[in-house]
Amino acid sequence: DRTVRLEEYTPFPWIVGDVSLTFRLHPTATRVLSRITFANDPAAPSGPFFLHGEKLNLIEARIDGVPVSPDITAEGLTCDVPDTPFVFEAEVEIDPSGNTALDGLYMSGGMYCTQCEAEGFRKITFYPDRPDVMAPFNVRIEGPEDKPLPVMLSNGNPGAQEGNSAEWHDPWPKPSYLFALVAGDLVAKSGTFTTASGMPVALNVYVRPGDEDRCDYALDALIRSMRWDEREYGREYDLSVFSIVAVDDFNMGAMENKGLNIFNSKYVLASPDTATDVDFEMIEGIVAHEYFHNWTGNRVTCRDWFQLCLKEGLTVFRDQQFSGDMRSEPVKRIDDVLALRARQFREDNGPLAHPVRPESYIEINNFYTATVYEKGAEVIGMLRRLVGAEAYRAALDLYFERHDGQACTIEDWLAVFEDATGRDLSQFKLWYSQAGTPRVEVSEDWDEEAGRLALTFRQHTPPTPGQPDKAPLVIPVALGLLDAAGHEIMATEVVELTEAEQTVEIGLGTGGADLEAKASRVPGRPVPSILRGFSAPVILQRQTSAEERAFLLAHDTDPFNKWEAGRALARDVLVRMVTDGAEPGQQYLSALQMVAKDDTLDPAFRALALSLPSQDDLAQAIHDGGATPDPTAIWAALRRLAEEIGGTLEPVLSELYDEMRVPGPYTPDAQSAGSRALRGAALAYLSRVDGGSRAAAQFAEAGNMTERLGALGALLRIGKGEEELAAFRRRWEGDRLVMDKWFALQAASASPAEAHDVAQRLTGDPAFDWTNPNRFRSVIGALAGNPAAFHEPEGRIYRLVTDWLIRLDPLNPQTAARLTTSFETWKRFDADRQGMIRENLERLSAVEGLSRDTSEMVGRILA
Ligand code: B3K
Ligand code: ZN
Repeated sequence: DRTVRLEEYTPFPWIVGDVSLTFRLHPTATRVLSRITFANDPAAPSGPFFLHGEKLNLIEARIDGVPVSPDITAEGLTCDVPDTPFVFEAEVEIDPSGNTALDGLYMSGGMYCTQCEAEGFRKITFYPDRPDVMAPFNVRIEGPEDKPLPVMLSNGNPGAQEGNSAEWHDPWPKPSYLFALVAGDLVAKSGTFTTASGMPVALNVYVRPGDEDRCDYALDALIRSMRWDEREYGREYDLSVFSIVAVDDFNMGAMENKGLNIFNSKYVLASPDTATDVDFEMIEGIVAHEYFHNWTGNRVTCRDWFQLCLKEGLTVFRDQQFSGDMRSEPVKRIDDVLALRARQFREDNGPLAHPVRPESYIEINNFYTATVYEKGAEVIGMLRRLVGAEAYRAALDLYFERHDGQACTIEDWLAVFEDATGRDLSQFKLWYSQAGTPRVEVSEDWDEEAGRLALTFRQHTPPTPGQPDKAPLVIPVALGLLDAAGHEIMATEVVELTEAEQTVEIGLGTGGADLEAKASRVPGRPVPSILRGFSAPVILQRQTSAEERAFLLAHDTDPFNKWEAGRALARDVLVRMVTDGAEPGQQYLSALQMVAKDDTLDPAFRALALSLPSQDDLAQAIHDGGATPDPTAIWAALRRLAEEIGGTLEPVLSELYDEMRVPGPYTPDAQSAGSRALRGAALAYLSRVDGGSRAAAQFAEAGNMTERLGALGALLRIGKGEEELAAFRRRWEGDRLVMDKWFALQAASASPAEAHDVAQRLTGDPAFDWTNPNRFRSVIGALAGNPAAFHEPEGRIYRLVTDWLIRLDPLNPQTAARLTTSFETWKRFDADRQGMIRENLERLSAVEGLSRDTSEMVGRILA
């Protein structure tokens, strides 16, 4: 049993003094020489001397200069050591070019690079590879003799750089998961930054020659992030250099290695011609996220991997705040909630549900989840809402002051808030240990005579794997009140739910109620706006009429709830279309038209208001309503509604399409991106009724990737665009990131009837380099993420996805395991589909030698 448990944590019995590493680089036989000082930790219980190490060929080991013969297993090394401080030295040989798992030291396009979080360092050398062991590192890199490498980087500040070698010194004690090394034929786009206390920092974005003209935006985002962290959190950078390196083969988005962030090239490289508005926004957010880890993650790190949300939830929250400041805060909030519902609510409602701080795992890489990251960020947001912005900042100051240089726990984090605010957070702490999305049911009682509105809240969290019973949570509910004419009569107030059932009374100038509206009397019942700004990650259950939703869509002063009202209207309409064959209905269409036309509203907001719930949202909604969702019927209803919107709103949409054209050269700023988003939404609907004429013209004239790809997508969704696809390919064949879009767009827009052919064609394409994670995700991930295609009635895509997972798993377990989550909602569907999925999952789970990563995931999904 390889299960690791939180309750079994024990500290490492030694203190690591410092670490010196020498790398003699060679594509298939790199030598790593280590020299590590160890001294007994008097505060830790004693235990055997065990160093992690996997797939290492030990050449020699020495203790205090004397050769030793340690016991070596597949997981590491044990050996007898003196009671007094000692020096451990080892020389190992590793094979970077054979490392297809992209974990440890590996090669990507001829360049050496590393990925160590969570447990990759043990594939580089023998070491206590755990986050609570922190030490300063000295690194020397020697290039291959026959082929000197122009750039050789590691963490920290540069030391001697001569001939074919480079030395780096990182003075900040760090855990091994933050180690990084990069060497290759790279070029830098450089800049400088001067910290608030006057320290100059050299900034570099390293890319392959030829990509230098696509780095400006990432560099600019980095500078803005550094400034923002100084201003908002008082956090300054702490080394003389900060580098970002773009790598083509990467399992996730990016990695916050100390002073040397390594990125998936998808999240660095951008030019107007090759990247969309969404790409620019992602780059900004991810650059910020990784930079912010320098304090929340690196200077203060995690004691063990159960505490992952300590750095991830907090850093996501910080990058969300940053993006909200750089762009539109309400639009960013809506985007974040959309992502939370799409990924985290989905996870929380299925077999993979786990707490923000999990209590056990088999493979830690399987726990870099939406729950740890995005729900983890929501928990921080609630905490800030409960204590207020000022107390939040004071608590963060205390956190950095108290814990700089330490490996911490959620208990440490909460203690800082308790000490800074005097608040008892014991009930709040349940957010970290209780899985599942709470349902909050609200009922209203309006007493006309007394002028009082009583809102009764009932919270309950459904059972999740291993957690049958749930306790009530602390839920901050932001509330406002509108009068019947649509004026706000009570500005946002936050009430704290702590009980399973709780009533809040709002008085209209009557006194003595829990909350008071500012109007003394209103003719008729006031309308509450509940859970403003999505003040807690819960599912609000409220019986409301379509009239009231339309009223809130028209009048709510809270942009999130305004959008939410429209979204709920659309969802109700679509659910009725799917389950009762109802028609779209005029009410929704006129409400939508009103929002689309309202030019007092931000175009980016209007674009979001025009977007429809996803296929997956609808499947979940239908399932929650006690019915079995039919993916093909959902797909058809969405298409039908889009046609209806295109037809009914044609005059308004066509006006918007012309009006939202952004003149002049492309800039990625939020305002122009918002106009393009609204114009793109209009185009998608209009294409349903104009035969694609506008989209074809836009494709032909487009001066940037956002408009080109938007037009192509609109054409594909109406079954056209064949010539455009071919033209796109001819133009971008040599560009890997753009070709990923070419693949992904086709996979993501395939209809149920086309799915099989599209899948065959894309997977048979000579450009389908499936060993590259980006390309694999662009095809297999995009097919599995398109419910209409994934659930095509004959089950052929289930089979195809499974076949590819079986093929990928032995090469790259992390990416394979990640994609098994495509199946996590399988229990929602009909018996036929469930049967077909089960067959495939069982086939996958029976594969001999299946990775620990994938077998843990399949096991949990099937359980
Ligand atoms: N900390 C890394 C994620 C590492 C994933 C390991 N499987 C990126 C991030 O969250 O910033
Ligand atoms: Zn992170």
